[in-house]
Amino acid sequence: MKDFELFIGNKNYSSWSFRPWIALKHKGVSFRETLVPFDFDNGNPDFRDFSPSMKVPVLRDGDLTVWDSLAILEYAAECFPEKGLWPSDQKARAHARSTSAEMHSGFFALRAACPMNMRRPIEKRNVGDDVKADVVRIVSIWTECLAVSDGPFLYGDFSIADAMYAPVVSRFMTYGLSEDPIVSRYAEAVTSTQAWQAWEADALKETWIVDVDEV
Ligand SMILES: N[C@@H](CCC(=O)N[C@@H](CS)C(=O)NCC(=O)O)C(=O)O
Repeated sequence: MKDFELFIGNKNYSSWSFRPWIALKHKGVSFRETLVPFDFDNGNPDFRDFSPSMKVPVLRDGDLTVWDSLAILEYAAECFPEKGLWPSDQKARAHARSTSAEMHSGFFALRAACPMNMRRPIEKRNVGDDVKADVVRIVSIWTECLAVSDGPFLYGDFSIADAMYAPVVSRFMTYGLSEDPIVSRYAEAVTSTQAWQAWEADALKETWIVDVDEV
């Protein structure tokens, strides 16, 4: 019996919090949610109470603390193998781990220029070549995955890989980064999930403003 408590940041901005949250919700893993906002210039000192890295997300399971989005998702996949958080096929799973890790450790230009901000009115943003290169690479990952799996999600059923790219879907829409029909179809699949809709509804109600993420 698991007793998951997930600490997250502002739903409007916290892209890393969104990743484990949408995966656990979509897969029906029950957890308590504790939102601790970061609306300070230098983070929130209250993070010290639960986060060894002073960042969110953090998962507590009894006396165990797991920090970092991908570590949380890996732990959840181990605790609930029946939920199919990773694809069941070994080769697809290795591929999904590769695409998830590439997201986790990359796309810095996109992340810096286009922070997740669900409340931002949709408006195309002119971006530099470094961001365009990130967009091209992401579209190529999605195109390849969806061609092999036939969708609607990257590996057929929703998996950790979709959770890792969910905030990217938000950025693509908010900043009008791609007109590729494959992107629109994939975005439609991800944003139609009940989990996405629930997170977004909460995000839109928030009133905290993080200046650095308002571009
Ligand atoms: N690599 C970490 C990144 C976590 C991270 O940067 N979280 C941001 C929120 S999205 C944060 O806690 N920012 C507050 C701060 O840096 O003070 C992960 O994957 O969980």
